[in-house]
Amino acid sequence: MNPNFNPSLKPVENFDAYNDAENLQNAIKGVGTDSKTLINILCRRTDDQRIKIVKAYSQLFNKNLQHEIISGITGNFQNVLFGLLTPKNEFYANEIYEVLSSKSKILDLIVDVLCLMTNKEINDISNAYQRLYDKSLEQHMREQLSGHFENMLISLAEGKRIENPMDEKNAFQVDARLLKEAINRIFKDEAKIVEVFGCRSTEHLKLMAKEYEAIKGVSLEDDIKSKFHGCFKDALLLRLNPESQCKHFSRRLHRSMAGIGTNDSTLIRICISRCEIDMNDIKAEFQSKFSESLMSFIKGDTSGNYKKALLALCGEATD
Ligand SMILES: [Ca+2]
Repeated sequence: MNPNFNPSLKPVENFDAYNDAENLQNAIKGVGTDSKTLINILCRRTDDQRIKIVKAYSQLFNKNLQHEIISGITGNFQNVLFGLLTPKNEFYANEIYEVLSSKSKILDLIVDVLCLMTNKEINDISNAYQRLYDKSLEQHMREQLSGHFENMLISLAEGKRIENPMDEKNAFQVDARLLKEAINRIFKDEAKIVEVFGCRSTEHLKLMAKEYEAIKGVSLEDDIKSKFHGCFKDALLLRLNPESQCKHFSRRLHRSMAGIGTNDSTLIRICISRCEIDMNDIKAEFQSKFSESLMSFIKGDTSGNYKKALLALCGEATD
């Protein structure tokens, strides 16, 4: 856990996996399901604790907890609990597979995963991908995606990013000059841009950005904001400033709910994936940017047990 960030979900004290497993069994065994108990246990335990509950349940009842719970509920409430009971690497592998298999191929999720995770984390997701879909993540991306930006995502998926600063002392100066050329041409040299942003370490990119500003007189961040758009822009900014993630996710959450309808899969994914990392910081960013709380947005766009489950993940106290 990064001490600089404030999660909405923390390990519960006096945790007893067997006790939780028994209470879950009582909640699902009768006629109907005691949803309140499902929420109070599954949405208020960390991933590590849920894994222990699944194990305890299997020892006590010789059954698969995910299967037992999912069969008694429906809709988005089911999607939330299914996500919570799926090991993290498989959760991301499933979500990425859906994007790559869809017609629209909206790449937001893939940008979030590949730009913010370490090579090791990406590698673990790739292994899960291979196991679940009998195909490597990289291979599936190559089959389904084309273009310079997409190539940048593929090189991140290959774990080619250098995580230590580069050996050559002046490499960032060379990159800054090349990038200045590449970005400011009438037809941007996207191949060069994605090579730099797909393979260099964060430290290198930061040194390069300073140099860029010194020689261009405009910050690299401002140039990216004015010259790129959509997922490409998001990806470049996240690689340049991974610490801006809270702002980034607050915008994603806002977009998932603002206006008519709700992008439930984005909403669920961000709540599940950020609650143990930085959800309280995201909530603060959301409030300051949109002058309304994330919780009130969630209340407006969701209902019933689905709503209660998301609010619990985002830190609302037990009712
Ligand atoms: Ca809405």
